[in-house]
Amino acid sequence: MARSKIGLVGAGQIGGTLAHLAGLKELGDVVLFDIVDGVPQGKALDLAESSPVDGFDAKLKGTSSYEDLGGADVVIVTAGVPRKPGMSRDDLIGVNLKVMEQVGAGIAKYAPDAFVICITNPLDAMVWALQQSSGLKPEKVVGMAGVLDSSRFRYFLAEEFNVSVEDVTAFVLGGHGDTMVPLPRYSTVAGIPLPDLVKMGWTTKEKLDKIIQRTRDGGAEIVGLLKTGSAFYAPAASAIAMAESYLKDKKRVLPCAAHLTGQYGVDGIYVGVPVVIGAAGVERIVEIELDRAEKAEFDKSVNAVKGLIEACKTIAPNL
Ligand code: TXD
Repeated sequence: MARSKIGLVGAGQIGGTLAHLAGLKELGDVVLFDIVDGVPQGKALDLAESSPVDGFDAKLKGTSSYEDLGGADVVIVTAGVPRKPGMSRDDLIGVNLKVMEQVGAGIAKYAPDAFVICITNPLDAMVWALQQSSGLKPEKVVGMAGVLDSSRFRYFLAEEFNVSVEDVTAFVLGGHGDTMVPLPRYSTVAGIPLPDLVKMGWTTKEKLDKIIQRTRDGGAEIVGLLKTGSAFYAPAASAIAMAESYLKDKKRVLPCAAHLTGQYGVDGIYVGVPVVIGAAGVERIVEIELDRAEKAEFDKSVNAVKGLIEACKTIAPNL
């Protein structure tokens, strides 16, 4: 069977890390695309030269031509500009919307059968714009945010409880970052829900609230430390988990920004919800019942996403 082909649009911090992880995991051959000539070619060659040491077989190619994405099975989009300290994700909307229009056209022309994962911020609006501009089926276009937000939540919880990160699961809904909705009653340590762990004296409600706030601010915490860019290791690992589930038809249940058609009372926009990712793309949207407080938080998050999409429509009425 021929190797899969993974197209990476944007060869910056996340793009380079995606290429490295895709190589190490032997997910397929990799094409790194960027508009800055030399960077994708340099990173691809550097990574290819690491393959004999790490023992992986993958062709890595850097390019500034969309044509090279031809026949890609997966395309992961990080093209655009990241945040600088003091900027919100929403400040990026004008610049990155134009980038999504170009990238969407490139994907439509050269990789119309790909499973497309958008990472560019502001995520929930950019994934919508990418689906609109590419015209691909909504179940083949998803946004990466929830896997990262829940991974941050899981890491902080594992630290608090002094247990393995592997045994902590977390459930988050809603938009990326500030308005994400963590659901403690569906987040567990080896199946024990967080409210029970509070009752068992493992932690307190106050500490849990602090962890939730730290998770919401997780992106800003890294931006504040790095000063010249935003997080890239954990975002890349998160998107690779989604790509792997698609390529291997693993049918993992992962929180992703998915196109909703009435689920959770939302129609026609992208919002973070748990989905099943398999060979057909987003194969199922997992809809759980929310209590009143959870629903209120979720609705707030949805309204924030709607506001961003309205802003996109004003800037680019053709979308
Ligand atoms: O959870 C999440 N979704 C995120 C999102 C977590 C962290 C960062 N997130 C966002 O990902 C971030 O706010 C940015 O919008 C993207 C990419 O972050 P990265 O850290 O990789 O940014 P870089 O290093 O600046 O890389 C962006 C690359 C850079 O090399 C540009 O030259 C290129 O994008 N770029 C383009 N490539 C192709 N086509 C066009 N038009 C283009 N414009 C810029």
